[in-house]
Amino acid sequence: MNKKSDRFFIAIQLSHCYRLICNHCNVIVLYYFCLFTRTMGRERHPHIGIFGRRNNGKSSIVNQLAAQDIAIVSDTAGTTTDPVKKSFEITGFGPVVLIDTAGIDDVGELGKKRVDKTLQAIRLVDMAILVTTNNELDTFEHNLIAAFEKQDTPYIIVHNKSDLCTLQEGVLKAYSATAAHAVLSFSTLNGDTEHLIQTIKQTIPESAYTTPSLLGDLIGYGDIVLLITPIDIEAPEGRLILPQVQAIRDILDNDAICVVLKEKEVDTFLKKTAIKPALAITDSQIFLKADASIPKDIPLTSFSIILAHFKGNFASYIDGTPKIDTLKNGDRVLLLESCTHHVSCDDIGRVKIPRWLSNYCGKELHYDVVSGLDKVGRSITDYALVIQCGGCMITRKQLHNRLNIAIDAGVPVTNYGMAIAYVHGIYHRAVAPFMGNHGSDVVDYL
Ligand SMILES: Nc1nc2c(ncn2[C@@H]2O[C@H](COP(=O)(O)OP(=O)(O)OP(=O)(O)O)[C@@H](O)[C@H]2O)c(=O)[nH]1
Ligand SMILES: [Mg+2]
Repeated sequence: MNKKSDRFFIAIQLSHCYRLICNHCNVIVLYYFCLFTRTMGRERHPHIGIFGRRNNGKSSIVNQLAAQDIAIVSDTAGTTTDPVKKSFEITGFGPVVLIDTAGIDDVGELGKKRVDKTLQAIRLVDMAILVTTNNELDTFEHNLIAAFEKQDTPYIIVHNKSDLCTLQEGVLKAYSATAAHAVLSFSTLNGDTEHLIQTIKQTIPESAYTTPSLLGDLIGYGDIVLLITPIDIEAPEGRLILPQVQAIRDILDNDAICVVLKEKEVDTFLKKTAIKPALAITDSQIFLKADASIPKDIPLTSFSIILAHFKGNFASYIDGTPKIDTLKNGDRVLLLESCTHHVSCDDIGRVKIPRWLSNYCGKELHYDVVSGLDKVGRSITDYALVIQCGGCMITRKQLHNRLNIAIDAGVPVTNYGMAIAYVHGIYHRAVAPFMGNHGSDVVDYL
């Protein structure tokens, strides 16, 4: 892609853009010369889960790490009933989301439901802390460890209340034999919190707190990137949606120029300015209009596909998207949405994608939409295709854990933007900017 390092050239472009603002007030031009420290949304902060039996001191450890009383602590077993998310900064580590959970040994009808929720929470975390006391290493601990390992979740074991009962050498060896990354003897009354923080730091995967660039491998210094954002009934009042904001920030972080405009202004912008953007990114819902307006020699993709590449399982999406052609009458399609947004009458997941997909296939298909991180009601093998949204509201780990259930079961997966591009006949163009690493794969499908 076009990489211009000449600041003089940039300055000319800039003055051109400023003229544009005056001439055309619908266009916002943003330029940014310096590198800023990236800020991360809560969804991108590392998620750490605290698990273990009731009354082991899980919530006390949350408070210890937060250096403040943010979780309820009591000597009544079963104080924490649902997984509770706490966002805070661990001194010497940075911002985290800590998920405090109900005890894994809870009993009764309600207790079983709580245990279920606790086990589900493992899918949400980048790292787990297993809290034990009294040298216990039994079925509860083994089941938790098995669940961590199944989800590929790194974990440490904290033997809490060591002020009351010291960790025995034999038990320490047995804990260590479980291949846990570290076993700590700890007490919230007099424990070495700094050592605990250091252990967390060493255990949590780097990918949980580093922020790779959304567009870094696509754009460079001084590139002009066009963002096409419809302001329609689905647009939130008075603001842009998260993927658009993230794209703007990423373009600025890459010292590139960001032009934000609505689809109606694209033709005017290109005609009036004669600027040839290095990349155009559109909302997937207006792919056809963008495809018609943006000259073919300008790479065009969508916000959803950028997120699919950044956060999703892009290789699996590339494999799965063409399976749209194999859908049959009566097949069931699952749409996974990461957020619980207000549903409009022309909702993308509930109305538009089903309409476009059914029209394209000419088949009678059944659709289920599951929002947030809710459990999928049916067996995943009931589905012929899973379509995942960009996932801007969840972490990469959460998205992968969710999607892996389908991938492991051999159910094809795709992404909102890629499915939309496919059924509109512009798939090849839409994924082309990312095909450097997946090159030959896509051609076979088209
Ligand atoms: N002696 C001692 N008491 C502790 C320690 N950590 C926690 N406690 C006490 O243990 C009791 C339970 O602590 P919590 O933090 O509520 O335990 P929990 O695991 O969150 O319990 P549930 O929410 O019921 O599952 C409280 O009375 C705490 O004050 C410790 O290291 N030493
Ligand atoms: Mg608790």
